[in-house]
Amino acid sequence: MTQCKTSKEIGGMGHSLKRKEDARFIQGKGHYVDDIKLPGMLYMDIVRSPYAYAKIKSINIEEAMKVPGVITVVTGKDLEKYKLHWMPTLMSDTQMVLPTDTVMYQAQEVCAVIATSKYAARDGREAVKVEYEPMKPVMDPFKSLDPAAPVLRTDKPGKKDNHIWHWQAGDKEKTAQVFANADVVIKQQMHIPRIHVVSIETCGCVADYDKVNHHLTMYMTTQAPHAIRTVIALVAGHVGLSEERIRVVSPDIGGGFGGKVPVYPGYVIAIAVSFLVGKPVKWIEDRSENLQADSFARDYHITAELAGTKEGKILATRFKVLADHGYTDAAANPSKFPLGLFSICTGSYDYNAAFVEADAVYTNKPPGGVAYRCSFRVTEAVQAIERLTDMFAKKIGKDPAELRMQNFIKKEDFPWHSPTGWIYDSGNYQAGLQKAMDVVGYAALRKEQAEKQARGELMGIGISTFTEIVGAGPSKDFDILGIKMFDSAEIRVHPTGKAIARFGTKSQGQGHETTYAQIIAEELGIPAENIQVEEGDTDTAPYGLGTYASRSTPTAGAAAAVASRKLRDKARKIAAYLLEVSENDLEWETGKFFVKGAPEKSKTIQEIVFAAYTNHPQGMEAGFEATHYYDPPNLTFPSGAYICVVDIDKETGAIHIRRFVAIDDCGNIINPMIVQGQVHGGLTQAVAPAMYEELIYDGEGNILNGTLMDYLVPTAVESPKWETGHTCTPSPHHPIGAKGVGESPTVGGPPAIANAIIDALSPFGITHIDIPITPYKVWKALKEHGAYDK
Ligand code: MCN
Ligand code: CUN
Repeated sequence: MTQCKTSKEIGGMGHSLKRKEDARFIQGKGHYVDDIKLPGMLYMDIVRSPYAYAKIKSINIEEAMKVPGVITVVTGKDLEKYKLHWMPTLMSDTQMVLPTDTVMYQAQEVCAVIATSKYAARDGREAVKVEYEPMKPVMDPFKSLDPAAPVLRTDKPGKKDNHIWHWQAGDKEKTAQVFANADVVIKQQMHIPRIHVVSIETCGCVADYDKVNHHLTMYMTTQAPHAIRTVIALVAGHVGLSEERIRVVSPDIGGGFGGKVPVYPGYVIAIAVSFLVGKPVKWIEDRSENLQADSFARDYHITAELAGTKEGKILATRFKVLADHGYTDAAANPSKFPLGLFSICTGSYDYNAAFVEADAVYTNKPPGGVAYRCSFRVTEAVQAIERLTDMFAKKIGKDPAELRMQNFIKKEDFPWHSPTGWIYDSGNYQAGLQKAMDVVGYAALRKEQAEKQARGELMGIGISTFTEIVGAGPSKDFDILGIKMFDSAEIRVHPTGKAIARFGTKSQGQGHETTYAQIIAEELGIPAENIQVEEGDTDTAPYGLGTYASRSTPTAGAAAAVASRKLRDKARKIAAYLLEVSENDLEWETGKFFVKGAPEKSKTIQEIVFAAYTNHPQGMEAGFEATHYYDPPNLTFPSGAYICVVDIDKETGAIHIRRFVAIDDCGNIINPMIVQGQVHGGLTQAVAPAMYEELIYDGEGNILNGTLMDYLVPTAVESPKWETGHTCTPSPHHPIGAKGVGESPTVGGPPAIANAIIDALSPFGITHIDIPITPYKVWKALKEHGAYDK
């Protein structure tokens, strides 16, 4: 009998297989959109508005056309002739591709210069003269709703204000009653500022329209190739480019983080130009354009309230949100909930009264609402509930860990119905927090803190015990422009037992080439190294909704498992035929079927697959391939317990993160090393909004920190040594018991840091500082609270 290989030997689930894709990345062989060079390719550069709100009086292209190499300049009026000057956003809002008369935000695309080289295009851009008539922009979302404020979206017939949508969840009356009768009420106004994804690779594309075949190939940095193809078809349908004539190819991506979900005007302009001039057109944003014009997230103003007992029991929460979406709701937020999944804001705690209410408004900021490593607004929700929880503990003088332990939903209470309507699939919050406390040495740290405080030193310990919500669908609740959210896997096994698997998702660095192969390896017994994983080409991959909201594992990962199981069912039939036994007499063991009680009689998956092409049972279809479109029955609810320890220099307000322990629970893990990598990267991105990043606009709509000189991005230097670990509570409804993890660290990280900082400052009576908590804000708060008084 041939010894079967173990799951580890074939690179199955649960093993830290080295990432297959890294061989090319670390050797400089990655293939990014800017690496694409097509014969006759032209380059596009974009003239952008210096004003946040202005009428365009004239666009003079005369000098630009004289620049050697400049072919043409395309304006909104040119696009209007083809009805290509407007496009839908993924939130079913609309957005100008190029303006015909008014610019609505600073850095908005005004016109595009096309040239034979990118340098000529840039020179041409500088030579275009645009005359504007500036108007007073609306920059404050609260004033945007003022009846005196100008109506910004005059393109919308009948629109009389700047309100985009209202949304609410939970029981308003019941919650109000609980609040009215509660011993303790905490109320805090919070702002989660506008930030930027700052992926290493900016956005860009090569639009290649082939006139002869009336066909468009769009190479672009997108996290959702199929969904984007559908959107392009909606726009380019005006020039007869229907979906079968459009191929979207997303090559390697240098970070997406949500910023590469939406369709940006630059893409559509490139398509339009390629269509008009009949040549491929490349557009690659430079760093400043990227930072100033697109990929903006957050900007939530939250009034957060918590009601509880003197003993520390949380009874109810209430959240009122004002979301500043800028010029348009670009909110890559494919769900029927305009507020995304913010209503997970009741957190990990057991109480049954909550009410969430939100309004979104237009302002003259660039399009907002992009989902930045957030699971559609979960970062905002978790910041609110975890800050509130800490404030509550402080108010009643209880240790925040103890208070959390007291309020956690118990592991036996899952599936748990949240007061805002979610059904949490599974969790064990006590175990996670206990583990984090053990690893960090919680009791000893509190002792040290007390000693330090007695000496006037500032040390803080912050906890965040968050519940994430990832894996959109189910299709009944989630869609993009009506397209239901499932995800797909197609597995094709070649006669020699090697496979190619294609997915509707698209990795931007998450390691899908490795982890999907591991799932299939585990389920089918084909070594992961023999499974080629492909994503990102709409001509070959099955339709899928893409990678964001940590949905790839919950949806496409599940599809991979189910498709593998379909193949295993076929394999069983073939094995029974080959071994001349009944299917019921066969047993599966990694990579082979054997006869029960006679293990020497077996057929390996490779032998079975070969037979599928050469010697299969009569009446059975030849070949060995399966496709599955997986529509999840529910979302998955990963969780985590994070503890952060900070030391603060009282004189300067400088914050030093001394320790950070992150215990994540994403159910069964496919690749522990990749999960750890996700958490490391995500935690560094959690330091960013907690302590550094915030895009600031002045009253005229000018961005004040629109370059990386001013917009601070944390690097390895600012990152502590991350101490990671996990607990495992499998998802009961997911085929392999996995939950997503990609966004957990950015969701759970910021409040742990904020809570640690506030904890350090609490001896002075400081109860809250909005993120990013900078040394200046710390110093100012200390000063205001008399810390420097003699
Ligand atoms: N994984 C695992 N076991 C689990 C869960 C996940 O081994 N139980 C692995 C997965 O197989 C996958 C990775 O961890 O290789 C992330 O999986 P998942 O949580 O399903 O998230 P997605 O693949 O859908 O990735 C999306 C998520 C999001 S929404 C953002 S934003 C983000 C992130 O991932 N952007 C990233 N991580 C990123 N990492 C990199 N390098 N670059 C980005 O742009
Ligand atoms: Cu919330 S950002 Mo990710 O969903 O691409």
